[in-house]
Amino acid sequence: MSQSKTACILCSQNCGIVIEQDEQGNFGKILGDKDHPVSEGYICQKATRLNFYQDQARLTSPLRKKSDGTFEEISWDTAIQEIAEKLVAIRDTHGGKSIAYAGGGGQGNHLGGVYGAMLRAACNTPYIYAALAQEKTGNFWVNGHLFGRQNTNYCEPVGEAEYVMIIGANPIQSHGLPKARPTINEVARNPEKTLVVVDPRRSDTAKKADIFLQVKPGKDAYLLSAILGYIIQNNLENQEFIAKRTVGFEKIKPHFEKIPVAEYAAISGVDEQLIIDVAKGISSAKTFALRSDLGIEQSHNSTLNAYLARLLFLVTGHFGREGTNCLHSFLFPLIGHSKEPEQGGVTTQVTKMKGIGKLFPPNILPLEIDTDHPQRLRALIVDSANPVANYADSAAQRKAINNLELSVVIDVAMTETAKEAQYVLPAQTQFEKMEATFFNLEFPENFFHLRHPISKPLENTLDEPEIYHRLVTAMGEVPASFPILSEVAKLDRKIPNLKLLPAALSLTMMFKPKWKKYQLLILKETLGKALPYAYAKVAAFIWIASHLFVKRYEKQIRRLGYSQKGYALGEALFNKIIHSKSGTLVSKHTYEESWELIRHKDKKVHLEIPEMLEWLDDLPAKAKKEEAHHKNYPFNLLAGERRSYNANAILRNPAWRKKDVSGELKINPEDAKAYGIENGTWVKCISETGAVKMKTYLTDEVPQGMLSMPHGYGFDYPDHDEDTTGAIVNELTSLEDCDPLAKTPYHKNVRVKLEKIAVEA
Ligand SMILES: Nc1nc2c(c(=O)[nH]1)N[C@H]1C(S)=C(S)[C@@H](COP(=O)(O)OP(=O)(O)OC[C@H]3O[C@@H](n4cnc5c(=O)[nH]c(N)nc54)[C@H](O)[C@@H]3O)O[C@H]1N2
Ligand SMILES: Nc1nc2c(c(=O)[nH]1)N[C@H]1C(S)=C(S)[C@@H](COP(=O)(O)OP(=O)(O)OC[C@H]3O[C@@H](n4cnc5c(=O)[nH]c(N)nc54)[C@H](O)[C@@H]3O)O[C@H]1N2
Ligand code: SF4
Ligand SMILES: [Mo]
Repeated sequence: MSQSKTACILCSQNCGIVIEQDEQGNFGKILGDKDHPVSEGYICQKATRLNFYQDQARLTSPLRKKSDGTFEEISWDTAIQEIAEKLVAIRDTHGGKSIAYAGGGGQGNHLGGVYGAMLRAACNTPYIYAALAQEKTGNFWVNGHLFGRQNTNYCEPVGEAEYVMIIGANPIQSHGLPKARPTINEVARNPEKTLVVVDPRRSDTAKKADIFLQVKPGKDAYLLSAILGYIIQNNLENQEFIAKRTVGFEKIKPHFEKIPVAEYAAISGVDEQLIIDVAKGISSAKTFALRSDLGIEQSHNSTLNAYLARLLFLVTGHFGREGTNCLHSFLFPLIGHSKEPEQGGVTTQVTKMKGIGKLFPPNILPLEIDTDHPQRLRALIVDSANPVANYADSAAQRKAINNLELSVVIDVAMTETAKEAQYVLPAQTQFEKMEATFFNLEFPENFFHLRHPISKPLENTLDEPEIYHRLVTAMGEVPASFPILSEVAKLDRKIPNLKLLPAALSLTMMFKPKWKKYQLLILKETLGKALPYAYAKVAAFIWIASHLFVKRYEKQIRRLGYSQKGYALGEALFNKIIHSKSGTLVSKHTYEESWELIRHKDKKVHLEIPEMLEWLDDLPAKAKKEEAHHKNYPFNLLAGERRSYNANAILRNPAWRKKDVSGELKINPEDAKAYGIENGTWVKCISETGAVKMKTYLTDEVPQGMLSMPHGYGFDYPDHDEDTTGAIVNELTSLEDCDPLAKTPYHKNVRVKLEKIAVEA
């Protein structure tokens, strides 16, 4: 038995783990890695069964679809050559904007996405469709206005604050913060601390709350503006903080002065007195931290919710101090910043949607493909994503993929999306190659974990960076190797202080400006080959990232104990990252320094966002419209609950689940009675888009009128049928039911009706 260090790949926490392996490499016991700088030995039940990821039914060869719809195995050379030729033909005939890319990384693997950007450069396309654009883009857009750039992000130090609000998130199941369970339990038990949970459902986190605000589904904007209205109408805002740290308060104030608190409390379904208690609680607390997630993002008024939630800590002065939300550093940015279209920002060709954080939303993807518009999307490369299962409206996604001139899926398994594609390319699993995520969202100390491979790659599979390198080479954009630069890189590793590599690189780019956009790929093939581990090629870009990081955060890196300065510090940081199998800290800020992370020149928070204030003023009119909606669909379905045994679409084998094998539909016992439904009754759940079959589970955890089903179920798997795989959640969701600004879907507010399925005697 040997022990290997890596990380769990099932959620954004990426807890450090230690896996026992026998001589053949089979996974044995999986434990938390005490040396991981953030998770410190913590894991949840999902990680202990990661052998079901490593040992799943895999793709074993590149595949090409035949005219009869079945796949045939082809060689890598054929696959790369044919895909490259088709991409070039489509690009040169219709322009790069007729090509799009979807995914680029899941919960554990973001290194492939770095090189996916090189393929996009070769295709000359700005379009990345990604899951983040069906949850977080409203947040990014609001952050852009408040803090100056869409790629500013704040940490959520739930364990450090005296007063905590968790809204639209269920960390006991979904995590989303380090060591979520002990952290929440501590806040709940500590008599000095107050835990407020806002959820329509008595979730596992809500059960622990000191104050549970059981909001009506989709009515958070009323609740949040009622709290803010009360604060501002009673002068409970923090005037000193507002004067010192923000601009624009006078512009937003009148909009909140006129909020009818009692009326909005009634619409939200929450008792007015509780709203007043919470308003006073937040204002008078020494420290307050907020944690929010899908419950307010994939829900009515999504982008407005993001704005109001942030105002809650901003007008009360709980920001940029210990125990409050604070901006943090990024070794490598998870997203970018998109300009507004009026300032020259890119939009899509058919629906004219703008990018946010350089991402485009899954909800418009089929609309950009499935049309006779001359500038429609004609080619799609999907990597580490399963749009048919995970993007809104499975049927529309399926149909759109079939209408493409070229569709390629890069995955470890034959997914619902891969089945529809023309080419399917087999990737190595995340334990077979070097990997990392850019979910490094901590403050004051931030970290990075470059994971080393622990399993031998399955024969005939490749890592994504290699796939992209081969494609870009076959498209004629760069040569397959760079002999002179490679020699320089080798020498540079021996005597880094001479800075030979930076000099050689800039000289090369001077003579070959066309290669500039492929710099990271070139580094992989040169510096990458000179690194101490053969598999570390893919990590070569971290060398540049480390040096850039030093330019911005020299003081904060040296605070960790490094003695080097300048260039030598960049080298030291890079070496530390490469060799730290449990991950390592990369920066340590003081709280005051978090204010330097604001990207507005005046280093202040800009509170006024005219589009949001207009939306806020419009809420009363919207409330009436929402009431009238869908009389025929009496239930609000939470379409995609995080539970003990789901993990997006990463784990396909149902045998992974220790319980809730079929992904039951939760229903309130009173509603069940009215329908003659018992525990385990099979029902058909029907929306305007589609219908699925599920088994029911009676629980008063959901209020009357609300149903809840998990996502991450319903995948085809050898030797399993519907009874044990459950239903695909997005058969029920729709493209149109989404936020007007960010196009984030209302997955938590899907209108449905139920029918009992007659069982034959
Ligand atoms: N209705 C509804 N839909 C939802 C949600 C919901 O709550 N409700 N939640 C949404 C959210 S928040 C998210 S983040 C998305 C996620 O949706 P997606 O972006 O589709 O991501 P994942 O399900 O994480 O992963 C997808 C694929 O990565 C593959 N994979 C795993 N490891 C590797 C690897 O090393 N290389 C490659 N190439 N592939 C690999 C897996 O086999 C899987 O097919 O789904 C969302 N969809
Ligand atoms: N077990 C497990 N954990 C996961 C994942 C997984 O697949 N499985 N996926 C990971 C990913 S990609 C993500 S993005 C996170 C998401 O993590 P969360 O957002 O925490 O998870 P959800 O269960 O989708 O929704 C959170 C809560 O929102 C509530 N909610 C529903 N409607 C509303 C509403 O209208 N208002 C409010 N205030 N609340 C509402 C639900 O009842 C639920 O308790 O989880 C991550 N962690
Ligand atoms: S699922 Fe998330 S919280 Fe659980 S062990 Fe994995 S990374 Fe950690
Ligand atoms: Mo997510």
